[in-house]
Amino acid sequence: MDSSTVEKAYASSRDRYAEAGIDVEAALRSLRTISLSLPCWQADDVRGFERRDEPVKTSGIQPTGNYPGKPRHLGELRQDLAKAFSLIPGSHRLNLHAIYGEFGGRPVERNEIEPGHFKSWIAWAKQEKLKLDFNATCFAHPKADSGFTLSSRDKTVRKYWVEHVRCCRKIASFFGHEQKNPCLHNLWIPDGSKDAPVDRWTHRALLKESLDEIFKVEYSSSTMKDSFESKLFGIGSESYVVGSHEFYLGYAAHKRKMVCLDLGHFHPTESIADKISAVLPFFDELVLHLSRPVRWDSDHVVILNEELKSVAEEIIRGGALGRVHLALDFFDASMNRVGALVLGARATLKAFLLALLQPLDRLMELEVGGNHFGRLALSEESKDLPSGAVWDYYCLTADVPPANAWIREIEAYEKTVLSNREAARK
Ligand code: RNT
Ligand code: ZN
Repeated sequence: MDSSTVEKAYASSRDRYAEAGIDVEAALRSLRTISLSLPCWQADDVRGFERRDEPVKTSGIQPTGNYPGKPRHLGELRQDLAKAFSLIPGSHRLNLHAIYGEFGGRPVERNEIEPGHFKSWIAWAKQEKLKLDFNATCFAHPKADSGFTLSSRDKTVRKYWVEHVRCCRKIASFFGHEQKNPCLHNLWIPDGSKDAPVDRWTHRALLKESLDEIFKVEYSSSTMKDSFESKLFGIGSESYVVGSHEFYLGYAAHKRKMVCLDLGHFHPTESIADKISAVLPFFDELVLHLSRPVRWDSDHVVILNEELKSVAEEIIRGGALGRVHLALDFFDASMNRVGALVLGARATLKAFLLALLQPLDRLMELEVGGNHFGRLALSEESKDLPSGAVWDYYCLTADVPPANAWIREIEAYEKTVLSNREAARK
């Protein structure tokens, strides 16, 4: 599609929206402020760059698939990420895990990682005009094989993970300082058990103790901010998860930290969108892990589905864009990984665009006036407004391919870059 076609379609859709009382340009201004944190781990199936000889259990993280073209080293990972970012409109963030440091091919213990191992990420992020977020990696490690980390009954195991998380918060604060923008540090641990435990109490008490130990070190919120990610169940923790939603909600409220709600970490009938207005009256900010659970916490690539649209609506309707940190969380090894990243990010931005293009004032009037039919009818009718033309125009102004032109770019990248990696591997 050439640019004049996009512009023409945009002009007529803008008029159509204006008739419905919607200011498209104001919507685009808001959309431009949205920054998504993209999961570096989608690019390589949560593998990272640690060198470890012994095989380890994945502890709750289970990528499936074996699509060719996976990056073989840091340089290729960055090449893939840069490609992905070049096809996503707007300015965004990269979410790193602790296993993605530059370890020089040598084994480095997780309780010994330092800002120095991540210096080159800072330089790269600056060059790419990205901000960084960070995560402790408390899984895929022999000391997580028992199924417990920060809440282990074994004191040496607990100590190891306390030290690891301390290292990670220090690295996050270093990132924040360097990028002059707070780095989010999110903590998810796999702790739990497959079968029902007799004692649910001790591990939770131990987790609290470990966290208290970790948070003896304080950082300014201008450099880093902490969040805790709960879960209902996982592989190997079907019957009991130590860091449940209630546990972290309580802990975060008590410590003035954030919770992270992952779309795949609740009962499938629960709406995460509904939780936003329930949590935010008590917290300044909130982190969301935008994921797509298919029947369970399967971490499928995010698409523009009803749940994603509802999440975006809730945030926009509550005027909460500035208080909700949007991180994508998925890993699918069964398809072109770079394409998957772009697809998830574009779907998320589209969900926000749709939410911004709703006739919110009119819908509110109808609701307050008790006109339930009018509210439902207008909300149905607004689904037909020509948002696609607005999206294409937005991409054009952000200098990324509109409509489906980006798919061809991914295909070309696969042919010229990813498939050569396979040839070189053989
Ligand atoms: C696991 C959590 C966690 C991870 C990433 C890799 O269930 O969702 O956020 O997906 O940290
Ligand atoms: Zn998550």
